[in-house]
Amino acid sequence: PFLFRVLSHPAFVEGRTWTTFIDDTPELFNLVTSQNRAQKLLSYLGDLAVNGSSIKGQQGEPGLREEIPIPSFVDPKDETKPLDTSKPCETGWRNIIVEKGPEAFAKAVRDYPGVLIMDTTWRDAHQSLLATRLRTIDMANIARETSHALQNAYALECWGGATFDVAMRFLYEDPWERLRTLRKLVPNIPFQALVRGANAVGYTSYPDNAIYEFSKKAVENGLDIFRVFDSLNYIENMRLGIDAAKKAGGVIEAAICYTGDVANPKGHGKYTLEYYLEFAQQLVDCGIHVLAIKDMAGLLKPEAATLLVGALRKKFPDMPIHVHSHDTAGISVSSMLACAAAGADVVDVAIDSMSGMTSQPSMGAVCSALEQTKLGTGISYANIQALNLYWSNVRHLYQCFEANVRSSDSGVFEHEMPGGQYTNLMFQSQQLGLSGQWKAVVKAYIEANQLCGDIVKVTPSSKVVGDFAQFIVANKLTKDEVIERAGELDFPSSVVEFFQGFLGQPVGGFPEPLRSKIIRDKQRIDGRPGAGMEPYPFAEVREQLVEKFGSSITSCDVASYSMYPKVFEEFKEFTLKYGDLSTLPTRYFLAKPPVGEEIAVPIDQGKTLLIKLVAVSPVNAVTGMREVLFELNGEARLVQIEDKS
Ligand code: 3PY
Ligand code: ZN
Repeated sequence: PFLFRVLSHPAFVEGRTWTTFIDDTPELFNLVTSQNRAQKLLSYLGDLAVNGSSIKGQQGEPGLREEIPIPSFVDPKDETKPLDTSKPCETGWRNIIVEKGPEAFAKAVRDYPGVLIMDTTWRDAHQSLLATRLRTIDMANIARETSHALQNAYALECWGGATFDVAMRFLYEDPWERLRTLRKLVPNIPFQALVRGANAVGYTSYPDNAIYEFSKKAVENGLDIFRVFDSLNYIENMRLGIDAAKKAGGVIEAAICYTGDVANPKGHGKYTLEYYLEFAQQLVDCGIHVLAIKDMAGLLKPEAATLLVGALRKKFPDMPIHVHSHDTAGISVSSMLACAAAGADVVDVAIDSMSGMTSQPSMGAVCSALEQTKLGTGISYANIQALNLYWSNVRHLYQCFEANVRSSDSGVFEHEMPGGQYTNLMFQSQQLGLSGQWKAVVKAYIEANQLCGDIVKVTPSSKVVGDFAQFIVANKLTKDEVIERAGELDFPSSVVEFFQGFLGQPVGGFPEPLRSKIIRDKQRIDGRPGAGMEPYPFAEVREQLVEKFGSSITSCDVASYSMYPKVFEEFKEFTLKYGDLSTLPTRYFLAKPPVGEEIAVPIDQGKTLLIKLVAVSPVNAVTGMREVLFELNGEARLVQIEDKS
């Protein structure tokens, strides 16, 4: 067909085939690119039709297409009638950051008479409920509407945490592209990312220059606010993360990770009100713009919230306070109201149909309740309802990633598992054949935490405790046996590395002699882990990547590779084979399209591919291949697919 198009092109027909023919007729080569793209897309859809999805659901089933009926999906435009969708809204809190900088933004937030919300739907809500699998397309499809509906929001949390690696690992998307895409559609509301301090968006420590480069790139690609935390509340790691955000020019929101119960200090020796006030002082001394309380497990009850926020408010009258929680026990709506009453400036919520349980409290509930006080959020109930209809449809699309959790669990006050880990650990335990032993895993998690010295548990320290717990259950050990046999047991590598000091120093130090018995003659780090690391060789790595993947490699790619080398390479190899799938609607990304149904896939500007699956041939006994027949923009196309069954 390409030759035919060349031969029938008017320039060719008219004999204008001089040497600039190629330069003068770029449309032919765009055509080659889009035909390549179409061919790759057909290979992906053909593979899906023959072999099912390779993306694992939360329950671990390999082929989703048989189990998952394609959910009906209502066009969001029908669902969001009250909202203007023609263009993004231009009014919002981001204008202050852009025009006057982070300090002016922080002051304006502090001066606001009501309480502001941050919407976590695009990050923590799906990380906690849907195994982080939300695709960019499903955020982009509601982004303009959101820019209007939530124009008075403090921020949208849309980046960081686990979304960075999951985007590449399971969704075959570039996380940087997500940031750019959403930024274009939402120019007015600040974007926030969760960053794990010296661990950035990874699970371990990295060289300092990798953290600086990552933060710089994040701002260049559209990020405004860094919520920096450290999984052990280790101040040296925090200083590094804070400084990287500062040098990048972002708003620095430094988080205290909350654990224990300040209203019941007897039960939780180390994590007292005094401890948090002292840690907050150290953070404030670093020159931060906003102070956050990050209650990653949902342990903050209303009385404790009143005590903690009240004391911080008194100690730091000019510092905006932002509170984050999870609703695992079902208490977080009431806790957020208590925080607001005690002087918090911002609280985190998720759109109703993506809220509750291990996610954040419901936006509709919190905003409606605050509306009846002097602390209104400036977000209209009608707008929340409009967005909510869209999200209830979207959640339906991702049902294969839902954890098998149906109710609240106040047991969290004892086991203290972070919202994002709770469902994940349940899933991992099932994969390890420990599914009937969830209760045992929970008990072991509590013991593992004690063995680690009662640490703050949040990514990546929560992974250490989770791995330790599974090890205890799988080897049928008691806590005392672990202590007795620590010198000979073959502990998971994350546990050994934690005790070596690769995540930093826990509050109150490591328990001895357990530490020495576990790490034996391995390296021992007693300060900030990144401090002793060689700088990351960005220029050299870039050259290697260009050699392997071609000149399209960008500095963002190198930043991704610096934290996730293997994941990045697999992602690149996948896209070389199947192309960019980011505009393929989710129901066809996850599940085989029904025969005869037309799929519209927008590709380059203004161009759309119309694809129909026509038939799949029986398997060829000699070659093991099947032929999959499609219709592509009305023309028949055949792809050969290996049957992997
Ligand atoms: C993350 O680090 O991904 C978290 O969500 C921690 O709460
Ligand atoms: Zn969270």
